[in-house]
Amino acid sequence: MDVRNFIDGRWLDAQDGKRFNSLNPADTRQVVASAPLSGPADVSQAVAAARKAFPVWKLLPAPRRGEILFKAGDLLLREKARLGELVTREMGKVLAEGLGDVQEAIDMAFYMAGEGRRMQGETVPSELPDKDCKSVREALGVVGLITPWNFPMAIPAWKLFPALVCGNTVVLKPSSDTPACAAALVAFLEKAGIPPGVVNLVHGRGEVVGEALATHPGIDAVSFTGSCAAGEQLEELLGKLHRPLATEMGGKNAIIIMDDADLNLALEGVLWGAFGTSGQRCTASSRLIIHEKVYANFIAMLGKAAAEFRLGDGLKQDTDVGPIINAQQMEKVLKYIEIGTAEGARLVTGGSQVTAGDCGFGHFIKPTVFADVDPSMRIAREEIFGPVVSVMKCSRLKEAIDIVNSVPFGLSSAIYSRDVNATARAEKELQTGIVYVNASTIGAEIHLPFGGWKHSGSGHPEAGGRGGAVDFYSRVKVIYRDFSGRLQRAQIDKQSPSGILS
Ligand code: UN1
Repeated sequence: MDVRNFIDGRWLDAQDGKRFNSLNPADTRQVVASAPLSGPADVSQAVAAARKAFPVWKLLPAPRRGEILFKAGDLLLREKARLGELVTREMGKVLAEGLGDVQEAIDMAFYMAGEGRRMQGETVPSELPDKDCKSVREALGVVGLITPWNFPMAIPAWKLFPALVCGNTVVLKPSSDTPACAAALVAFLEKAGIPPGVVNLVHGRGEVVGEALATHPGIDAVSFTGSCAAGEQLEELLGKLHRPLATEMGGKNAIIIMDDADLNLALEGVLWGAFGTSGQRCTASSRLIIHEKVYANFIAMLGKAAAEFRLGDGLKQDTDVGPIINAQQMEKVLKYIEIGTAEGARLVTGGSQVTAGDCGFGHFIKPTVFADVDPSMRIAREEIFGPVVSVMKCSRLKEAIDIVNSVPFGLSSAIYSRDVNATARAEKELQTGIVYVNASTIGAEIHLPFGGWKHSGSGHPEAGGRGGAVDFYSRVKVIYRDFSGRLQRAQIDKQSPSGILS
């Protein structure tokens, strides 16, 4: 399949005609899409189109902008089966998850369509008579969106839809591993009637297109989801430009399992959180902190269940775990497995690549469990982004919470316990943007803010409305309207009650 850039309402090749391919990670002999290998000139063209479209788009009433998103959501819903398959072919996650990825985009379209009729500001009383005070939200301008491959429909939708309903025009630079998914999403916005120039799409490499986009003088704000290394580089570059930047960069999410937990329920949660999407989620459960009384038993249950998982092409019905996105990521995960072994952690199951049979042409790593991990080890502190879970022991809740909080990341955490006081204590003390009780660390819903604390992100959450994405993609203007016809001085003029009444 050939995909193109989308600039000013037209599907275009890169100006210099270069192209690159995305491959099926379950079988890299299959080319999924060929896409333009764009450069800074394509970025400039897209930014110029977005600048030109901005003044008109921002004046369209927000409920009308929302209607276009509603239409896009409706069209996506009708094509969900086809799009879910595309996600699985290009990104590798199993089909149920591919469909979930599309559903997350649909949910966001409908939610943000409604946001067009909310977008609340505040109206508050003035301290002076004959004066109104209110706050309203306005668009930022042209926003650059840089998105990863692990949720190739959902994350672009998380950024596009709130940015658009707030009245911004956008240039999207999706991951070069998943250009077809991004192009499909943008095509639905086109079908829904988005005016030319409001949404622009430029494919290519992050180091070239991502950087040119983020630093382009015509860009007013940037939203980035991806690796810590790339996010930190953007923070440095954009700090100097005083340009608003939202980053979602990573996690080292932990599940605490207390001695009174329902262990079967916890096991399901761990398997889903650690090995779903092959562990390639920012929210993946990559640490387990287990109470000493159930430690050995739970590790035995986990080791057995993880070893039974079937790896393969996510389109096949009996596949439990799909591939790793590309060779480079696979090398990174294998390197961490080596590091864990060298650090003295005990390998319970997995720990290697799978090359036999159907897996021979893809990037597959067995679900891997390391036990007896010390919280100071690198496999307990650094993001691996693969199907590897590091298990640690604790003797009480306070110790478990301290271990969770001891890493620089703070995206998601979970606790399994039947003790309501213990879970309430954990809710209060876990330093993560998302806390789950008796559920895994993955599976956030789109109408609540999604964002990491500490080094996981910039503190501008995605998703949600006010308090979430809408806050980042709009800025607040405060309006004081004085209709007294005289000079009134705030903080200084104080009328007595009788003065007002007379
Ligand atoms: C991500 O991994 O970057 O909460 C996003 C979840 C999904 C989104 C994950 N809804 O796991």
